[in-house]
Amino acid sequence: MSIIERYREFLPLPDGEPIVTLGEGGTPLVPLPGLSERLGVDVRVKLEGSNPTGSFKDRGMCVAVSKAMQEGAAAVVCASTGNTSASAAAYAARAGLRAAVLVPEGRIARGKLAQALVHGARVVAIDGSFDEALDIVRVLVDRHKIALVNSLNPFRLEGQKTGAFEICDELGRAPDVLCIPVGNAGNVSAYSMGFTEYHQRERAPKVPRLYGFQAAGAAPLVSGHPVERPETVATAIRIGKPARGEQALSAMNDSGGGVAAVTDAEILDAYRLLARTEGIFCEPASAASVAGLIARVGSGDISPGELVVCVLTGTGLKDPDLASAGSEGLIRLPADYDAIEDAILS
Ligand code: AN7
Repeated sequence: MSIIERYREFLPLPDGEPIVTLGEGGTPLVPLPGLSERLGVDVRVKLEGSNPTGSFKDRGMCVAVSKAMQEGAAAVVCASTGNTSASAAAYAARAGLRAAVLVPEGRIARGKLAQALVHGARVVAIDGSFDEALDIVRVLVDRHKIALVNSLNPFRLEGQKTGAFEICDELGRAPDVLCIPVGNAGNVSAYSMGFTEYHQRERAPKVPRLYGFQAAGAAPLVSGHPVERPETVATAIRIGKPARGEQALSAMNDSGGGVAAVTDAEILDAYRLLARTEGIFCEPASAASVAGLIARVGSGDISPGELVVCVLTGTGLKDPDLASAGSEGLIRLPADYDAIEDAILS
């Protein structure tokens, strides 16, 4: 069921107003038996790559673009490391609005760029970082009647909080721990809102400990200061100045969790482990949540038997270049039975 069908009463979308939806939400919560056994905790992953454009952004974009329609915006704009641009482009197309997206040239995964282009957005690649792109679009929306659909837009968080609702509804309780990748820190802020609202509404479930993970080369919330030249294989979270950093940091700390960094090597190890041993193909930024979980269990922050949900924020198909670069090469053969049998059985 989509977030609109299931949770509309908890969203700022009054009856009678237009809704722009692609059926987002209702994503699978999948147990990881192999990793659970190895770590001694009960691990589930929330497959946000199953959303219509392949990432969690769709939950927030549904609400943000519906609001932009209601407010009579002619266009939407965002700065993006990729997924926001893909989602904004799709929802704008659906709404009949123009979309413009600013991305850092050469630093966005190929699938995401293809999505923005195919949905007909005006795509501008700048010789600069995501953080510079965001500074520019903030000025643009001050000067023009264009809606900003980055997670600075509070309606994005309203939509994304439904991820937390789904987890609690499915488990019948809140998990003990939530592990989540952090870039601009919008999503962890949204989950915090969602768990808190759910707790207030249903009383019983508590708010989980929220652990956010940044890539070591792009970890401003861990170091306590902006990172001028963020660098990581997980391009989605290559962000040096998180727009919702302070809010998210208090939410994580207040929950009894916190923020930590994971190296690119740890991210890629988790990415491969998920693909090869659990059958789950997520993008590298998403694997940061599982890399972080492994490290937190190692450090004793997560105890045996606890119920942990890792949010896998986007599908692996977003980044085909990285996926094929890290895999074993193709075996090329003529259409000859014996040679093929040998290659398969050897
Ligand atoms: C797969 O698309 O910032 O902490 O411009 O694509 O809410 O920023 C993407 C972020 C995690 C981090 N996982 O979420 C963008 C963008 C994936 C992402 C994040 C992103 P936030």
